Amino acid sequence: MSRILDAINSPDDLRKLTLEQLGLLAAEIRAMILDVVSKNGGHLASNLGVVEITLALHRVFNTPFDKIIWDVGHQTYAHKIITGRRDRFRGLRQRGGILGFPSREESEYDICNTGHASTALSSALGLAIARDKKGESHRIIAVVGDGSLTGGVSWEALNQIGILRTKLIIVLNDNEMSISQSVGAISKYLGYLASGQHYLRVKDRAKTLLKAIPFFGWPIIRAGRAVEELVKKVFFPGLVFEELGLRYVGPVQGHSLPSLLEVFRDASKYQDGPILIHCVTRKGRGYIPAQENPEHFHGAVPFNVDSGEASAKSGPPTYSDVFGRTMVELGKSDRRVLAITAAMLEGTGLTQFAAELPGQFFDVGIAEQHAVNFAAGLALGGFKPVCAIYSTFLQRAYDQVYHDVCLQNLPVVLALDRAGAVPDDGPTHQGLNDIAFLRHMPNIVLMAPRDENELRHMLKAALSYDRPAAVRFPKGRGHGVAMDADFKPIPLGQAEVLREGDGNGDLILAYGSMVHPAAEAAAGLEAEGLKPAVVDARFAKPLDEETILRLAKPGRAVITVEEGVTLGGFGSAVREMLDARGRHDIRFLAIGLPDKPYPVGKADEIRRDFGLDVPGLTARFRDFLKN
Ligand SMILES: Cc1ncc(C[n+]2csc(CCOP(=O)(O)OP(=O)(O)O)c2C)c(N)n1
Repeated sequence: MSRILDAINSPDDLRKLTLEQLGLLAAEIRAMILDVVSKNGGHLASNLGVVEITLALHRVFNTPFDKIIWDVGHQTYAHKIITGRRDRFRGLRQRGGILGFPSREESEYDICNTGHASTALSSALGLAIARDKKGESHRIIAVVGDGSLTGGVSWEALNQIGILRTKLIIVLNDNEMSISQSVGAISKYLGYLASGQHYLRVKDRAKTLLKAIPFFGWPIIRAGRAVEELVKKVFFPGLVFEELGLRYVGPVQGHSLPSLLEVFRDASKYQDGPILIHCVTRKGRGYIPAQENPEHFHGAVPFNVDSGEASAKSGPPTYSDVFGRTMVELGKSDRRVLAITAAMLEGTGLTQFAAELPGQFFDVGIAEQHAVNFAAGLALGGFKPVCAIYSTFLQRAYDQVYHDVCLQNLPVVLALDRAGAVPDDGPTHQGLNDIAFLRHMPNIVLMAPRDENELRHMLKAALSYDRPAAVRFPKGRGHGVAMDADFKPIPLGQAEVLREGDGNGDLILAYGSMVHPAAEAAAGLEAEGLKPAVVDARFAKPLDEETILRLAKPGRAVITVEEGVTLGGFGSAVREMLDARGRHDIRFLAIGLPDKPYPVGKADEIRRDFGLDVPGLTARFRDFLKN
């Protein structure tokens, strides 16, 4: 059967459709998104919730002349499908395929490359001011979710938007969800607006006020609907957005195409500064399992469409699971241990902790800077906070780690999930920089476990050092190693020698996720007569200088291996230490990742590309050790 979608090659084609056809198209797009995401994985619930908003925006506005900026960008599947990428959509998040986030390299309809939250309002304002300065006339629309609106950067932008008062359209996509339920006072306020309660309350207050005006009060009230309109216009100064200098419109039913088309048309003609349209939508709309469990279907792994069950095979526990379970143990045995997440409850593995120890758990919303600063305050107050943040998102909180935690030498533990190569999400989600940007911080301890069992011990150890500590670990399943029931102490800064080698002074020093592959590669070279010592460094800071200096002999080779950028990373630390100790005669090779944006792919593909898999390491070790 022919689909309307097959004739949609650009938004121009949307503009020819009847309203009824537009509704059918929405259903076809939902079916396509469901089909592809069930096979490739991806951000299902957010995308199903934003189909009508996407169609209505592209229908009303003259894209790409008018510019739509999507916050985070994880909800751009419908946008991609109708902007010339329908046929490539099957390759969503696949190697050589299209990205799950906006990409300027992919399309002129994608205005910014994004993946981190809360940036759309700032980018949109910058583009709007640039437009004004150049005397151009296009419209700029920022689409931001209620979760992303909790991010501080959004409010920094609103602060300036309300003063500069240039023409800018903000579409607030309010589904009451971040990945989990949206949290905090801002979300509560949006819920209050969406429910219409504010309107009733203001109406009552207005009646009282009008009654107090002699002669005019009563007749106006008797005028019924007219007065409601008047009240609506005159007595809404209490709305936060209006007071910030934006025109507020809403709440609008975000799945009603007629309502959206009408309100967007009005907005397109609005000349008097910034306007915010509050659309209320349902995450997962149109697919019952996602509607019922939007958190689970936020970032879905491949699943069976009929049952909603994940198709993934079972295997060893993920690092996030081990982290979460260990946190429950640590939290129960010491009530000063607190867990903090920045809107990543499920992703960081803290669901069980939140359920079993609710008094020790905080979800601060998409607010990594605040999370770290808040943790610093808790530590000042005598608690032992553990901030669970993905490596890439900790980049937001660089200054808080430095200024609020490290300079004051506070015992805050940073649990950095998704450190290293991250599958499927593309360049914005790679966890490559944390070693480099944390290494130079005063007082901090940097650790990385070689497997899930060592992660357990490291978490306990990190809490015992009584100073700032970061533990980095990769996305995905562990190695299936045996898990110790008890906690083993890890003396601060002590590496573990896995193999002494033949004592000739060649040394392979691997960090975290690279320890097992490096050890395997080294073992494979024994038959060729190459027997370097192999060490699990465990710490990038402080380094186990004694062990390194003992094993690395003058004139011989030292090879470091890490799953992070080598510039300023673990290898740099070792190199600097050797230099500082006068070991200039060492032959040195740092293996790691380059400082460039990576194409989308599986983590294994990325590792293979950069020679971090066993064959790649074997070849590079052989080369370096032989020459
Ligand atoms: C700085 C940052 N922190 C965390 C995330 C992970 N993340 C991706 S989408 C999302 C929720 C966004 O919620 P909302 O803006 O309401 O969009 P929705 O998915 O509900 O449509 C989060 C927390 C991120 N992308 N960036």
